[in-house]
Amino acid sequence: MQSTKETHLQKTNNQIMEGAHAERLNKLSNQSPAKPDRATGINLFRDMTLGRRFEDKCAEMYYRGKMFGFVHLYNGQEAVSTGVIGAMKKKHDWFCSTYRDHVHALSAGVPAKEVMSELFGKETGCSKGRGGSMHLFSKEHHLLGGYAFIGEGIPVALGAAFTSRYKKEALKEENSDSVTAAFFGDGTCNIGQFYECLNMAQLWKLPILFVVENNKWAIGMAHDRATSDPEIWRKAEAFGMKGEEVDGMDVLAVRGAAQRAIERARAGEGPTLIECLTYRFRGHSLADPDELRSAEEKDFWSKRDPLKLLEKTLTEKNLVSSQELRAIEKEIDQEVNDSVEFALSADDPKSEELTKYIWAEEE
Ligand SMILES: Cc1ncc(C[n+]2csc(CCOP(=O)(O)OP(=O)(O)O)c2C)c(N)n1
Ligand SMILES: [Mg+2]
Repeated sequence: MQSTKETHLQKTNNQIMEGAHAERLNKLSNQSPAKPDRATGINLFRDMTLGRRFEDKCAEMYYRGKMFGFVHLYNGQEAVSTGVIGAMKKKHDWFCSTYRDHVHALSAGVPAKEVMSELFGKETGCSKGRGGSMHLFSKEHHLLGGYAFIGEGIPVALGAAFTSRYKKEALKEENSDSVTAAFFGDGTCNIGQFYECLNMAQLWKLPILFVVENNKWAIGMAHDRATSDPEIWRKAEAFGMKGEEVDGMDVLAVRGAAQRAIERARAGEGPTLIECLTYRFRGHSLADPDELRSAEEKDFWSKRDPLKLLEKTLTEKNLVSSQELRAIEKEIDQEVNDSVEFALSADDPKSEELTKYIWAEEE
């Protein structure tokens, strides 16, 4: 006899996704968002706008044949990068990304022209043109890398967090209070490295933020179809760790959660797992025709565009006018256009130097 109860296996992606993520977002409570002053509000808007406009330009360059390989854009998820990295200390705290890494690099302060050059494979790129889109790196800006394999950055971030605690407690370097943020996706929470690192981080009370960018999809696999408990932040509990879920389209909510986690980490109280509910506005990569996700779903999320939400908050509070924000957008467009000019006219790496920079002493 056939059971009337549908199993996960029988459901299609769209059946499972109808509503689930949206319902969670509507039920979020106790968010305690950050309260922006004018300067902070403008900085947050500027950073998110840079992320958005930079990525739009990447799409244009890719389709014009200037950029090669896989390119994964971040449109829609800007509030996560800006909310977390903007709450951290630049060139002091540490960051680990994924293949969706351009905007994390920009938020960490890597100049747009260095990121764009890297995407063009030029010598002036932040990884000297040897890395490309998925392997951005900057020693100066404490970006420990983008990684093409999912979950690969999490143990690297754990190592950085261990280093700061070791320097402080074993080597007695009192000023060693840096915090590390590891960014990764919902799909990545189903692999082993995630759990191993949560365990070690909590065991050793490491100063680390595990930032899950739950954008509902792992390429074409719907999140709720692939994981035992779709509420990722709850997985922290199994390790005795603090977990928080947050509206990942609201930069002030993300910033509030990040500030709380950073404070705990710097005080030696250990790690936090922050699950940001968010959405990517484009396909998985620029090679993805994005035909799997329903129009209704895309429409629901585009109405929650993090840039529009922040603009509404800032203007309603009379912290900044719409004209001022339009002027910021113009400046950013100029910066992005300049980055393209810079990248286009930069030199390619010399073929005889293909293996240069493999070893640290060649930096
Ligand atoms: C170890 C490993 N297995 C499989 C892949 C293939 N892969 C590339 S992206 C991806 C989905 C990851 O989804 P998620 O973690 O949600 O990140 P998102 O792309 O949504 O940002 C997979 C499985 C990979 N890159 N690395
Ligand atoms: Mg995902």
